Amino acid sequence: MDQFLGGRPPCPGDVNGDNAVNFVDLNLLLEFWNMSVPPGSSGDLNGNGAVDFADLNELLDAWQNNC
Ligand SMILES: [Ca+2]
Ligand SMILES: [Ca+2]
Repeated sequence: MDQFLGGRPPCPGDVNGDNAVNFVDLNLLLEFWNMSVPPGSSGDLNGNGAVDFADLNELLDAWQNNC
């Protein structure tokens, strides 16, 4: 809630910005798994600059959401 340095994503769990949370987003997140990325990009859903289980949990919490 307090760490969206790159701006809050429009849709929780939506990695690619198409307003749906699905396998496309999961694949993107896994592509950057365990990597350091610019905060809020490339699957870093909680904006801490790393792609890990915290981000995966956010994605799964929002699984199949449409925004
Ligand atoms: Ca998406
Ligand atoms: Ca993260």
